[in-house]
Amino acid sequence: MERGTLQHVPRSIKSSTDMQFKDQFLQKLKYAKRIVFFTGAGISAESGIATFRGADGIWNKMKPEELANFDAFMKNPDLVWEWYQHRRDIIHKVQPNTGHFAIAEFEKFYDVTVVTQNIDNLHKRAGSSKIYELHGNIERNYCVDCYESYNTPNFELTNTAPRCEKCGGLVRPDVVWFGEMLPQDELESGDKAAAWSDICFVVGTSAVVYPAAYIPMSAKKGGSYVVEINLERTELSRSVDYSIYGKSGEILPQILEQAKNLRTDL
Ligand code: BV8
Ligand code: ZN
Repeated sequence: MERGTLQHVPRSIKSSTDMQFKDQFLQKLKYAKRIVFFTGAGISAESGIATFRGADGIWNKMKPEELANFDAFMKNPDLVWEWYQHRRDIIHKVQPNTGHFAIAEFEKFYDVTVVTQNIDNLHKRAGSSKIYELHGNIERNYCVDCYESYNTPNFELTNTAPRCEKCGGLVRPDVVWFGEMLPQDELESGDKAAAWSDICFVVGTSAVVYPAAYIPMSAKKGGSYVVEINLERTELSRSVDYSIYGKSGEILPQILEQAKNLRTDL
């Protein structure tokens, strides 16, 4: 077992309070004030949205460079637009899962900040109120020339790349592509929240995409107790305080149950 991190592989989860967590974590949970949830594609997997890497990851079928970048879009706008339209169609058919809803409910007991790499809008739909979207949001679009916004639901989505009504420029998804800067205010606010947090949950991310993957390191540097929730070990596992292996949609509601009991004793 890796020194410094206690791993917890829960038995098959039956009831809502079936899992035992280590005391040090429960103590942190009892007295924490500020909690950050740093999330990646894994938290949306149980909603039916494919992740990027790992077994059924969408990047396996294509390279990010092929579609998730500006040059690819300018070279073949309809192909890239169609790929995002396909992902939007999927997102519109699914619901947030128990993991998203548990994070929203944590707000009843803590000062919660969600810092997400996801563009699927599911944290918002689940009711979280303080969200920093590091890689944008697939429901928003803008003109590459005049930056006019074209956001759903009022903007009629088409299968080919739409043109700006104001200037005729190409309309693109408001997501951060490879080689593009992240929205600085979101990144700085997310980084600050992590550095000031008492607990930073790192949920469903392979932690390989930068600069987003610096967020848990800022939390660690700021003295936060970093808890990783994932199906498997990641790049981050060696530097977190606690790894809990399993599905976030099952683990997060159980941690919430524990928090409710601990906080009512306060
Ligand atoms: C930039 C939006 C430079 C589009 C995405 C160091 C510093 C800075 C940059 C770099 C750097 N090193 C390399 C770079 C370049 C690059 C990068 O990081 N490359 C990586 C691949 C090596 N970074 C960039 O290009 C960034 N831009 O830095 O620009 C710059 C600087 C100045 C001026 C100009 C430019 C931009 C990166 C953003 C790219 N956009 N997406 C879209 O979605 O189409 S990235 C994409 O990856 C998604 O946003 C996704 O969220 C993100 C991270 O992936 P994960 O969320 O972690 O998902 P993944 O599938 O990998 O993992 C899922 C995990 O969940 C797994 O661990 C799995 O086990 C787990 N899981 C699955 N099911 C469950 C589960 N866990 C729990 N429960 C379950 N049920
Ligand atoms: Zn325009």
